[in-house]
Amino acid sequence: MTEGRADIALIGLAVMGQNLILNMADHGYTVVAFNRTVSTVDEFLAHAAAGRKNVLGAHSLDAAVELLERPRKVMLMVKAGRPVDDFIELLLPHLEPGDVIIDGGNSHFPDTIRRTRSLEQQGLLYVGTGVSGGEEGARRGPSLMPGGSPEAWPLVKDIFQSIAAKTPDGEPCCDWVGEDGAGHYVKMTHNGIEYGDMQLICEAYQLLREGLGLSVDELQQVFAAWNEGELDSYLIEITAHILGHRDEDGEPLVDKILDAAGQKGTGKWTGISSLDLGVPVTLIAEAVYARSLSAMKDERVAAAQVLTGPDARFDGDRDAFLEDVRQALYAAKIVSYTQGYMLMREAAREHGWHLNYGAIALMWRGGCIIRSAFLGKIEEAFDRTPDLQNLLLDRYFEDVVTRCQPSWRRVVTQAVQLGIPVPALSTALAFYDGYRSARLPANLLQAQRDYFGAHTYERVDRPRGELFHTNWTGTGGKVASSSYNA
Ligand code: NBP
Repeated sequence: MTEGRADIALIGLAVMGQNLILNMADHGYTVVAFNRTVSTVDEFLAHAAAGRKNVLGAHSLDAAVELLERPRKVMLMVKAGRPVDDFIELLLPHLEPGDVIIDGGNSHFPDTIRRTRSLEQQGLLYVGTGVSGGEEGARRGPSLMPGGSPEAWPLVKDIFQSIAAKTPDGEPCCDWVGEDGAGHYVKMTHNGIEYGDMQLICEAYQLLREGLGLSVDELQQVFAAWNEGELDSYLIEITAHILGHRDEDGEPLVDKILDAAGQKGTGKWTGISSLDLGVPVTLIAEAVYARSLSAMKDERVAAAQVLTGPDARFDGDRDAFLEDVRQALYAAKIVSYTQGYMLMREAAREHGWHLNYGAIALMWRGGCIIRSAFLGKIEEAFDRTPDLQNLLLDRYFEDVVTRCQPSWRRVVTQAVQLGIPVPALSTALAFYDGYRSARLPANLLQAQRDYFGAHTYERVDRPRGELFHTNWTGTGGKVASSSYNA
């Protein structure tokens, strides 16, 4: 083996790792392949990578590292969690200052912050990158969201941007996201938004199925038509395909799938982070809860025998309702992305990241699950106003929400009357109405907190920061609480 031949080593030859290697090889890079179970290396070289001179196999970490040019770049594509730490430990004796370790798995961002700091202290560089797009994305062009040690970016930029998906204008869906855990944070937010987009589509489907009584074939046509307009996106497109898919007996397969949703945790992480940071990311949280409620299948079936509701059939103007649902979906989607961007902005403030919000929209524009024409509009909004405080305040989104608002309100009202649950559509509207309210009932809430816990309050007729406490009952004291939190 000749030393210094390969551009990068990739460890972890499951579905993502193998496809990323083939993608890198297609773009002219020489890649060393390694896996914990070493026999997988030989299988990969004998089959998927057969005949490719620029894919080299290694039977040990030592051998893999020896094949790399300096500074060495080693990418891990293994199960998130402990396996990443284990491989980092195993790699350290073989690396030297200036070398780069890249983690492309779905790692939780606090782990990436910790690993970046630890490796930088040892003179190495670390990249935690979000990779989205599944198997097909990895093979043909994923969305890549790298963060970590900024000095590592020039070293990996060419490989990353070559293998990444491209926007319709030919721009790579990959750019530097920010320091330490920023890349994995943005990937986590992407996944949360994916939960929200999926839930919104499911609510539209349920309204049209139960409310309008559309057949699966009619629904397929509706979603295919929606995909031609402003809702044009991968998730709407696959929804149309799914609705058109028949089981072996010729019946729509979708009707035979159990209505109990699974989840792997990234939506939950987004919700937890939003609670930690105090950002109202209500739509994603509702989407996570909607999956939890769906998973209580047996309980729901039993409750359906006991608990009653209205007749779910809509008897108004059907075409108008169909268009209302489309517009409600678009408006709520805007709120979901608004909330996701609010979250990233607060996380950046908390962690000292310098995020490029327009570039994030560009990275999501292609290759990933939430790719859509709509993301081009977000990118344009940040081009217009790089320090845009809130997406809803951009003139394009403000116009759309204003236009869609009557439909959105009709749909939520109608859903409530029909007894069809629309947690994401309705929480988005509640957020919109809250966000545009100069005055909310938190004055009363503050009074309640002060009443029972002496938590103090500020006054509208005095400067911010000046705190007051009232002896509401006449029996309490004048002392305010500084430790009891409610
Ligand atoms: P998996 O998540 O199934 O991981 C399989 C790889 O992890 C194999 O190389 C396996 O080695 C290795 N591994 C395991 Br499992 N436990 C290990 C341990 N204790 N120590 C060392 N290695 C261990 O593969 P994947 O679906 O290709 O995903 C890879 C990463 O990319 C994950 O973090 C995943 O969340 C993320 N991701 C996946 C997708 C997707 O669509 N699948 C999309 C985006 C991101 P072995 O062969 O020896 O068991």
